[in-house]
Amino acid sequence: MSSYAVTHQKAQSFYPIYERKAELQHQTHYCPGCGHGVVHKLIARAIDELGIQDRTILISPVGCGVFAYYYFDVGNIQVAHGRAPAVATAVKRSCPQSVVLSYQGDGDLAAIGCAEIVHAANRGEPITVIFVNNAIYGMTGGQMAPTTPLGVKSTTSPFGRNQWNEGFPMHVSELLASLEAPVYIERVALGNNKQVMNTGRAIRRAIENQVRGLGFSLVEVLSPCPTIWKLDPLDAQRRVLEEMPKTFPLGVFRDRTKDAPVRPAPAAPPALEEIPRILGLTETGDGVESQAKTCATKTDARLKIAGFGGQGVLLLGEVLAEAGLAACLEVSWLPSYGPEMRSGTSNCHVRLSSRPIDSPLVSVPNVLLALNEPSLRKFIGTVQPGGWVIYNGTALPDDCARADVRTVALPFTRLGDELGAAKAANIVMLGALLEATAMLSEEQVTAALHKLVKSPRWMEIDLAAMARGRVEARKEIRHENLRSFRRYRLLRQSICAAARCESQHPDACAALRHGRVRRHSRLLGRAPGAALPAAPHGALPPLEGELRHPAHRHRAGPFRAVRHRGGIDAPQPFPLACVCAAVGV
Ligand SMILES: Cc1ncc(C[n+]2csc(CCOP(=O)(O)OP(=O)(O)O)c2C)c(N)n1
Ligand code: SF4
Repeated sequence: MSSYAVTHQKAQSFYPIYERKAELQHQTHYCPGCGHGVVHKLIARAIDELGIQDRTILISPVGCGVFAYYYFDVGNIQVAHGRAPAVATAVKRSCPQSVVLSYQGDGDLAAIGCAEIVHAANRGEPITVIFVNNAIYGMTGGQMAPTTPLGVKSTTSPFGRNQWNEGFPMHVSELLASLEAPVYIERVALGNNKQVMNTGRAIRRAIENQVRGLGFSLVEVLSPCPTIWKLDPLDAQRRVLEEMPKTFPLGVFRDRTKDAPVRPAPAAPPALEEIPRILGLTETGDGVESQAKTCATKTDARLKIAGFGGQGVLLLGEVLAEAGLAACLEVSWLPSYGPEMRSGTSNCHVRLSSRPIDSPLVSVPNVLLALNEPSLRKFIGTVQPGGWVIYNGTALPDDCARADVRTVALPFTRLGDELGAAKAANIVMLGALLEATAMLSEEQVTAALHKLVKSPRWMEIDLAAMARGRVEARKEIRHENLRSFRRYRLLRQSICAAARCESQHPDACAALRHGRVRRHSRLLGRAPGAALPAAPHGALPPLEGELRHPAHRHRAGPFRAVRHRGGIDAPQPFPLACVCAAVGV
């Protein structure tokens, strides 16, 4: 046996076993006689010969070649249908020393990925494209491909491809060769052993071009698909040899490998550890924290501002974002666009946070600034329970009211008008927002206004508008608190009565005196100690919970009262068991 020498063995750049195929670890997932396996072998051999296994990154497509990463022991990325040249571009640009191979079928490259390949070629990206043209969609069962020859039947051209209906087969190599940038384009085939050898040479050359630092190279391989063609492997190979070249002549369509200049190397990327500094971030402990860390307060304001175009919705958002920057918060300001902005509506999302912001989108705002009723109606349901709704109107329409959010409803447009500019309604509203939430200081907001409002006249109006908004909101909040307190007292009386509390006087309630229930408007809307479910849009949930009174322990039991927007109705007959506003006693 010593006289025998190994002249041919499995390429190093293939895995020794194909682990994902539990029962068939020695073979591929391709059909017998398929060209993909042959092309894989030729690529693997070229990688071995060029000694580039460690720096090769193979981009596999969607199509029968999707599982190329089963076999190649190189860097692998499997990408969305048609996007291989785009991903290859990104990989090559970010890792210029890598050798990037874009592996694609004709559906992937010439149909859904037509734009990607044309632009990658036109930019002369220094990648290598292996284009396996079997003139049909193999993986999905035989739909017509852009490269299906005239007269050939497929599931989507059952009468044969017709130039008048489906157009002519697309000549990808010729098309790309009409561009200026590509360095090397050749069409080869797998019709017989000689052609296979020639294909191996072309593939090696296309990869070598990249190793040499030249530009875009593509090898189109005419390849059999016996399964979909419904031919046995030999007849399928014969078709590749005899029929396909009639439509797709073999040959070299571009060869500038001798005179193409070596592409200048892209500037070296910064070292990884430099990136936080470049981005102005400081790295600490287990994560990167922003400079907002230096802010003393913990802020997470998620605002949705909405109204008609021309009401200053976007400016209001900008002022808040600018003031947020002055408060050294993380900020984002995202105006809506597209269909949302049709019909004259306008809205923007603003985030002010003492933590880095993950997304500028605000889908669950904790502050809604609604400058008109359609906007209120559209977004009221999205406001986080406990959040604020500031509305441009004397009161929220009944079917918009929510018991679980805090509200300031003021006629901001009229208030602006009284100052001589109805258009200042947005800044009056800004004043109300500051008064209600204290989310930013007046100095920060004034500084932001100075930055964004160029006209001295408008600056004067805006400062007055902000002050007016503050004053009116203060009054409104006081009234609202008073109203709430009155409703609350009514509730307490009802409870004491139902509990047959001897004192019959709310203030005598021990639980209240012990401070377990505080006089606060927010209590209206929740039974002390019991969380209420979020109010469904436009409806108030019943007030209910498990309540006990210190003086009536034995009567502890469930509690339920019906509320309406005016306050608490005369309580429904309570269960005989005790009900009372006490917590955890
Ligand atoms: C976005 C998207 N559109 C469509 C598909 C369905 N699809 C999967 S493979 C394929 C065509 C594959 O044909 P080809 O690129 O010629 O490769 P082959 O299977 O013949 O090797 C299509 C249309 C998909 N997976 N994703
Ligand atoms: S369907 Fe065609 S392209 Fe796909 S594996 Fe089978 S023979 Fe190959």
